[in-house]
Amino acid sequence: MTISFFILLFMVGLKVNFGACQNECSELHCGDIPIKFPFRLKDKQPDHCGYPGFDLSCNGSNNTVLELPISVKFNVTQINYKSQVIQVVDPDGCVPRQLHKLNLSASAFQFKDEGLYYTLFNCSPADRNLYYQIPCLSETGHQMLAIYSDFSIDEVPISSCTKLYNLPPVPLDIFESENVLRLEWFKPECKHCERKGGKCKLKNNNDTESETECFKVGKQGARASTKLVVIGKPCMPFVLCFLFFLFSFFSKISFSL
Ligand SMILES: *[C@@H]1O[C@H](CO)[C@@H](O)[C@H](O)[C@H]1NC(C)=O
Ligand SMILES: *[C@@H]1O[C@H](CO)[C@@H](O)[C@H](O)[C@H]1NC(C)=O
Ligand SMILES: *[C@@H]1O[C@H](CO)[C@@H](O)[C@H](O)[C@H]1NC(C)=O
Ligand SMILES: *[C@@H]1O[C@H](CO)[C@@H](O)[C@H](O)[C@H]1NC(C)=O
Ligand SMILES: CC(=O)N[C@H]1CO[C@H](CO)[C@@H](O)[C@@H]1O
Repeated sequence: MTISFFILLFMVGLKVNFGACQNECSELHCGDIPIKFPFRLKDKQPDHCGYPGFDLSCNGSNNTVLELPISVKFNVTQINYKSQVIQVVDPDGCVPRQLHKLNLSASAFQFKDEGLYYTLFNCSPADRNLYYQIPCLSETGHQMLAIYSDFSIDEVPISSCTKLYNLPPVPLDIFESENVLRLEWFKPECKHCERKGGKCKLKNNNDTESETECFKVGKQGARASTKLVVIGKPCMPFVLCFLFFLFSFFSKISFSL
């Protein structure tokens, strides 16, 4: 009688707590990009698994996509959690195409390298290898050039150029390299935690306050004590119920003997 009561209690406890016991914020992968706090996969993990502004999605063919305000999308090629740098490329392989829309001050990120002001010109034809040509924006007969904004167009020895627009301050290597953009973030500050081998998470599951805390993870897999800490709060009723069940089961046996 008593035993079956506790078995029932145990089953109920199991049912109620099973979902909560799986760590819903544990590290995921999209392709070969590890995704953990402050990032989260927005279609697979609840809000509190990530920090506001660090939502990623994992598209059909394992492409990790970062969406920045306002509707600028990049494919993520690398995330370095220890130095807090994320490396992205343009989905169509042309970062300069997105630059005039990009407003990082509304995002959680900034350029890793110092920015300089450039103006975009459409020149026809550009006879010399002047300044920074942007092949991916150029069409036949027209050459797209990014020219350091401190130069006035009169000083630029090219004819038939049309000024298009000023770019926000961007790092030089956008024009020199292969469309790779390196962004860094300062908040939340988890790199010290990462370097110590810990993991970061939001302090409470309440995203009105975005404080983070560092917690230790076991070195070799999940040691029992670590696991209890990780799953601790939501699983506590389950664990207690289980222990109580075991205790009463064995005391029952010893009584009947
Ligand atoms: C995406 O990655 C997962 C795990 O690595 C793999 O099982 C799956 O086949 C991949 N999907 C595609 C479309 O490449
Ligand atoms: C970026 O991801 C999209 C899918 O979200 C994919 O179609 C595209 O080919 C990717 N581009 C690059 C350069 O990886
Ligand atoms: C960028 O976003 C910030 C904050 O949303 C806004 O104040 C600023 O005017 C924007 N800058 C541009 C150039 O749109
Ligand atoms: C989150 O915090 C706010 C203010 O501190 C409080 O009003 C709200 O009830 C909290 N929500 C949860 C789910 O704890
Ligand atoms: C760039 C791209 O294809 N982004 C898509 C990734 O998938 C989400 C939904 O999972 C879409 O909303 C994006 O448009």
